[in-house]
Amino acid sequence: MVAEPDALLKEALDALASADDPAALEQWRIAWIGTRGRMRTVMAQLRDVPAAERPAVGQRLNALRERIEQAFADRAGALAQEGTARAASSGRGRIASTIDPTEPGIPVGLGRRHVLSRTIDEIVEVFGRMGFSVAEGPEVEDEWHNFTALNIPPDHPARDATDNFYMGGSRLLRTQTSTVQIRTMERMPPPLRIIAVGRVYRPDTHDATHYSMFHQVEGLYVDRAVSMVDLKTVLFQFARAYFGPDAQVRIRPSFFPFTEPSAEVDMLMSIRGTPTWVELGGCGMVDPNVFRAVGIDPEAWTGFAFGLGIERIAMRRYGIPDIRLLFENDLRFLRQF
Ligand code: 2U9
Repeated sequence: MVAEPDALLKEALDALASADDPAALEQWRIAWIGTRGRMRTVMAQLRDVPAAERPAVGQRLNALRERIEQAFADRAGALAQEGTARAASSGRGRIASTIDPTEPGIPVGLGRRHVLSRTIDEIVEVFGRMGFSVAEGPEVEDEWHNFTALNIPPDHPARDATDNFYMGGSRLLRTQTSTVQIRTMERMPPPLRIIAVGRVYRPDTHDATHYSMFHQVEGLYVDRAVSMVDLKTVLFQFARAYFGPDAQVRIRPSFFPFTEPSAEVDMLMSIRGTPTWVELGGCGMVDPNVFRAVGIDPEAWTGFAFGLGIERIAMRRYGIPDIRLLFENDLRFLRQF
């Protein structure tokens, strides 16, 4: 005969009532409703009940099992609540499985923008206020856009295999972002007021001031009767906006194939309290040959262009002594900005 349900229920509930911690509760669960527990044995006995009585006995046993399982769920809930309340008042949880809502959370590690990205954002913002929009172009270029259209002759040393990352055919990684201005002038008629910002590549040996990849910002202003005065004004406004009201700009005669006349750009800034002239790039009036290469009439249009090294700007502004720090991703360095 099958065990007496009422007696079984009483025995199970008495044992459950004395289980007053999670370990005892788990032992009870295994003993009574686990896969090899008492209830499994009792249910298995149903096989031996004569077929005629089986539905009725089955119903009673199912009801018994449901009562016992419900009692377990109630007891587990009550113990968990007790544990949480205890943990809240004592500051530590006695029951491992409960959550202590008073524990301070684990801080979420928030990242931040890289100092170079922030410098680029600020530069774009300053030139944006002067009416320049950002133009974009590919980093893998061809010799036409990187050299020929920029008035760099076929035998010019800037084209040497040792000074470029050639990639087969006439493809190479761009050495200056001027390729973007060439592409923009090929597509759009003047007047134009654009900056090109991005990575450029040169096979330099890495040291404190050289890296085989770095960033440039280049500007191009094409309109009627643009002059060197406009150029110097834009550079001066940039220097003041970026380095502060005491910043000054000086230009010194130089030579680039793509500008005529050409000049180096120095900015006066305060370095650890001492006013210092720092060379940040070059500039000039767009060479008529560059205009001809892109189908713009140099008799009708004039323009100025400039190029600045972004790493150099950031290093000067923040006193960063070595360009390699910008690319090593050492968090002790990056977290300072
Ligand atoms: C077009 C025509 C002319 C851009 C220019 C420089 C001078 C220059 C350097 C700055 C520091 C390169 O990153 S660096 O080493 N750049 O000195 N760049 S004029 O002239 C242009 C650009 C586009 C169509």
